[in-house]
Amino acid sequence: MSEECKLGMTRRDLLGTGIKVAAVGGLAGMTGRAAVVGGGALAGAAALSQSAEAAGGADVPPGQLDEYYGFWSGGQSGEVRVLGLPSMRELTRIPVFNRESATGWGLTNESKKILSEGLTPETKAFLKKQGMVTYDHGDSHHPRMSYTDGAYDGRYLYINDKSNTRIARIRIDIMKTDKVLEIPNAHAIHGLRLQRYPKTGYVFCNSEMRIPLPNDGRDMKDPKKYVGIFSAVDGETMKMAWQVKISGNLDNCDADYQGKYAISTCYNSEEGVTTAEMTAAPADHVVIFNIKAIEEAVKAGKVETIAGVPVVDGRKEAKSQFTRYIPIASNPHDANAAPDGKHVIVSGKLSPTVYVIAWEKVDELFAGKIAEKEVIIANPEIGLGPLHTTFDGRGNAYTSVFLDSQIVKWNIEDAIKQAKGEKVNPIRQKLDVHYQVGHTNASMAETKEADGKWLVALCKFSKDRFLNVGPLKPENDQLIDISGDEMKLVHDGPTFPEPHDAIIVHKSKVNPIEIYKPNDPMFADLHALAKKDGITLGKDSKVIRDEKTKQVRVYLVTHAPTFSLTEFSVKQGDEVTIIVTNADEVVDLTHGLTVVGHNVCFEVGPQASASATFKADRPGVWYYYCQWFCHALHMEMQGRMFVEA
Ligand code: RUQ
Ligand code: CUA
Ligand code: CA
Repeated sequence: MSEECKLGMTRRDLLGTGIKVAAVGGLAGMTGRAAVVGGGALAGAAALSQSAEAAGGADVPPGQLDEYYGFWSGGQSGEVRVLGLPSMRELTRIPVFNRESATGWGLTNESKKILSEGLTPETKAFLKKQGMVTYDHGDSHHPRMSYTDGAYDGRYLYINDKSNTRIARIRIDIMKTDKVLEIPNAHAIHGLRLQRYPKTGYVFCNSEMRIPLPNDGRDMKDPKKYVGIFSAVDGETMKMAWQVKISGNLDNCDADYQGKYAISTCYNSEEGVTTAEMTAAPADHVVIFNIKAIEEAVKAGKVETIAGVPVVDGRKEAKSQFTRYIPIASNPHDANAAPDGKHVIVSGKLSPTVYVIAWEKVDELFAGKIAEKEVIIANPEIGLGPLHTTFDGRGNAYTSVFLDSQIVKWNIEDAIKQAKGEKVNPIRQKLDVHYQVGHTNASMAETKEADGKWLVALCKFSKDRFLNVGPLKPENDQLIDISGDEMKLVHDGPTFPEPHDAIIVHKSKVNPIEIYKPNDPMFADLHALAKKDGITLGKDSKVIRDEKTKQVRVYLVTHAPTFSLTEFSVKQGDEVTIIVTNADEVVDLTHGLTVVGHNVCFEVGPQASASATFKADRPGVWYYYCQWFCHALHMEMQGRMFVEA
């Protein structure tokens, strides 16, 4: 038993019988490793510790840290969630495409700027007519961490927004979104994966829908004239690098470990607009993009420029060196590059099989030495509705099978042997999950450091697994121990809609800071504003009013438990900007500013600055207060704004 456990137990024992239940609960939280219950002193504790043991070490005792970070897409909630694994404890949420009440994401001037500056001029104009500066929602699917040489480098996390055709970048050092970019010429960004080598590099994103180009009212009733688009964004500058016109549509994508190719699946080679049309053909395809050929064309200026983006023509009929189309049975879903650097697996969805494609065959294909279908070196039968595949770094693949509600473990080399006619069965195990699994991902599986310890199965339905919460049920994110020969289900994790996808990253790769740097680029605009007003941000408090423009700037500094100004006055009709700097240099000492009745509420972390602007149009006394519990006198951390009629 660990020292903390012993101490905890003793203290609780001293507290008497009423607390015994809590003590048992605490013991149950200890793993098989830690929970050797001395002398059977507590009835029931042994049974509980056994169940913890059965959980295969998934329980992380109170006070202990997890070994992995999980970055979860928040799906329709538009956010990213950060979990600790294997405990599956939710650690934080990162607002991205959504509005967020606690942090003021979408309410502060700084976040509004991030959410709006990357939109196209057309979108900005459209939103302005709605009285908006940006969209209020997003549909995020695929969170991916930046790479250097096929390994996570802990710089950034990228994620798509299908609903408004955007991608976003999160800085891992502060776990905040710092860039949002709308992808021009595209419609509904779905698949998103990153260049792995030499580094990220490109963010590859798929336009799932096909549209007329430009989409300005022309050709609306003529879907044959619509265009599909594949995009590469420069992940460093978050500006468009180039685009490729393609035949069909694009679903998911991935990239190799050598920086040569990206690959996207297509379920609508029919170029239809109804379900019947999109499932009519017996086969669809995957497109493989030749990055070097595209870069050369862009460099040589052999491109069309559409909405400011260099675009090359990779459609089938163009017969270019930019793309190759590999036939795949009807409506495939994901393409997942194996950590061996040699293979990429395409999941069949409507076909009960997966396709093993060899990257070295792709070299031969572009060199004109082999035919398209020869890049497929195996096609094992997996189960009904294969969607996504992940890996353990030991040669095994794990495919989520939606209709059968299973994770199917199979061996890549055995599948290849079987395809060559050898009598081997590549299937290792089929494990039931609950229910209708979508994405699955294993620890570090999308890197050359795949370590085969944990796997998550993101189930779309939870049915009977949890207490009934009404018609809108949670999803069920299940944790599976894959470290041994057999997969073991160890945890059910209910989640709010709808984590489409997740990655599991070893904690050694993720190193956020504890306290903001006061000169962080996030606060650059505020430093500049303060300088113009002749003061130093974070040192001086001041109220500045311009009689002509009726603009007021209020600079507040916080020191727990006070605001530097406990009152200020403005005139009815003024446009007021309140700028708050948190001068406390203490870990976890976050303050906030809420102005009652004015739609102003935001978080200010230690050494951070943030601002919000509003029209003061309600004469009277309006309190502002710190909404973040920061001190024993946190309730008293308040002040008054006088709005003079
Ligand atoms: S897709 S359930 Cu949005 Cu990632 Cu496959
Ligand atoms: Cu500052 Cu509560
Ligand atoms: Ca199809």
